[in-house]
Amino acid sequence: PFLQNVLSNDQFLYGTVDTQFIDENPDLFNLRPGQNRAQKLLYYLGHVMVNGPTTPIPVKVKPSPVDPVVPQIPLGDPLPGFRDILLKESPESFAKAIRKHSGLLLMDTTFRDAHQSLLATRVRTHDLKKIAPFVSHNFNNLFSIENWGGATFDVALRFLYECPWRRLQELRELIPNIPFQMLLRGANAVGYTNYPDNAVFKFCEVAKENGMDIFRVFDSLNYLPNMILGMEAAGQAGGVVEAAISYTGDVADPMRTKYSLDYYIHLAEELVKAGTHILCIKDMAGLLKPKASDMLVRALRDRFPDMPIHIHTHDTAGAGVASMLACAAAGADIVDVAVDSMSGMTSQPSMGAMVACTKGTNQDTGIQMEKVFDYSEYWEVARGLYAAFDCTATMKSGNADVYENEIPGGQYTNLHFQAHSMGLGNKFKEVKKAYVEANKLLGDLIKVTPSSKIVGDLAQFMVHNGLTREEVEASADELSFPLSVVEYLQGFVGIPHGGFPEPFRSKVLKSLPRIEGRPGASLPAMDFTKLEEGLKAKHEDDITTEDVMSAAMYPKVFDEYKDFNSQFGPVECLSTRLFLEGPNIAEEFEVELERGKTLHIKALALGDLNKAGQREVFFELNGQLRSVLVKDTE
Ligand code: 3PY
Ligand code: ZN
Repeated sequence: PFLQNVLSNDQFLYGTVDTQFIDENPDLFNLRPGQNRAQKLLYYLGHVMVNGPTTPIPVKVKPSPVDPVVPQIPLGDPLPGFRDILLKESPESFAKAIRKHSGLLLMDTTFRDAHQSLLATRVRTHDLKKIAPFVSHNFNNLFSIENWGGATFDVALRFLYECPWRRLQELRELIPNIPFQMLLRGANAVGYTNYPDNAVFKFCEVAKENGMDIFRVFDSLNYLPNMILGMEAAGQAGGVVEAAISYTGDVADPMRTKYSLDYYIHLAEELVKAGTHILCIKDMAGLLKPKASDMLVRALRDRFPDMPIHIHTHDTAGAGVASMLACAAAGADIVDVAVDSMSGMTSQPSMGAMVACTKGTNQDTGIQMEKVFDYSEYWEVARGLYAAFDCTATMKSGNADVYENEIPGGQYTNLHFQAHSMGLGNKFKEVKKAYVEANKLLGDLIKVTPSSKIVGDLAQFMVHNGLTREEVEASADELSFPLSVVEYLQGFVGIPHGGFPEPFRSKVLKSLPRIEGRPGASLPAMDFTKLEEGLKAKHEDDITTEDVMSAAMYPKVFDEYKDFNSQFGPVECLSTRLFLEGPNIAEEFEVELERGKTLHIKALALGDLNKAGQREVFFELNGQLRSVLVKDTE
């Protein structure tokens, strides 16, 4: 029901009020129900115009004023793709078709890992949707599009104020023919810590129902019980299970004995035994050099002739294309790439380079270069909208020092940003050095979310306190370590290959409890009914199963997202520039709330600061004058 409130009160809107007005008209300040979506969006725009972006901005760079142009697509339905096989048949026959395919297959990470690595995961559904039909029509022979999971779930809710589930639903509608792939952090699902088993199972079930096809499942310690839990959850949901072995070290270096070829082959055997449909090597830091690629993939190919092999890497050092070519030559079926303008450095190797380098060979991808150019052009311009989050603001090149520090792509970018924002030129070098030492302290771990964060936290702790590895070791029983480090040593994340480091662990933990075995096994099941009832009591809108799963993953972030939306409306409908900084005065623009429902808005003027520290912002909305009163917090 539409209720009167201050924002529809003439006396208030024209500013002819004093503070008594609030006491005399308490009803008008009950802002929650009744505000329509258009008015809420005007309030949002006014808020951004007065106070700046609502999402934290790492560098003060304005979004590019140029919107990307979507290349033309042919009329009619897109050509069939691998998803058509999946829909008609089972994950098993899908895997067989992949294995039988001649030529190299590509997974495109542009919609997930590429922007997670380069743009702080900030790419919005708005910009993904625009290019989605073009991808569907021109890249129907992709193995898959990675567009979900990893950090995208968290960031969508926390910083973009949009629903990750709706992103999945909308993209699914626009791309019916290409399989969608997500990154599932095993027992950590899309979070940073182990969830109760039933939460992981339910999460996969709902993801599958919303259109997810392939689940890349990993565990940050390659801890088999955690991986198997994730694989079972994905499999039971009816998804394609892609078990991913996280790669570290260098199998071609005889000095690196902890993560040897035998270690990886043994793990692969266990994953094949556990029923994976596809086997993945997940080289999250980009450490897999061409020689190691050849050794590892050849060994896996020989051992598992019928198993599709999928390789993921990052181009941090600059050797990504060389390594992926070596993997393809050694018998990998699928490698990961990002479109050219979203590739390189801490992102994936370039799609265009892989397509060009395999053209006319046995590994020909069948993808047309002209289409790659068009696709890349879109992202080159779209990327400008995210200039405030772009790692190239401070990072100018790849760096082969990753072979030393083994920092995963996304984290490499984050740590670089953080070090630079401290304003000290050589801070990053110090952090990277400390990262190496922290890794040694913890017993040489596989480093990927969340174990990478644990190593990173310890590294930052060492830098802040000016401590060396020897000093940390010597006084481990006196230092107050970051919580993530303590919890890791307690066993909350799982058990690392080779066990926990002693006597370091005992010195840190003293009498703190330790978890034996798989952490999720001792967590009580999540009560979804109770969770749903709680959400219904807190939030005025309908609560869907998807909402319940968002809250299961991130309870506090979900509440904040709902509160934000009830105050500011569906901000995901705004273009990225408007979302980040609002319109210029006199700018006219359209906002499509839903198909067939478009708002025509013109920004008219920004009022002076009033006695209450507010500014009135004037708009024309579908030809009518509207205004909103915004507290100026600057
Ligand atoms: C994630 O967990 O988000 C990753 O991308 C790990 O590589
Ligand atoms: Zn990655």
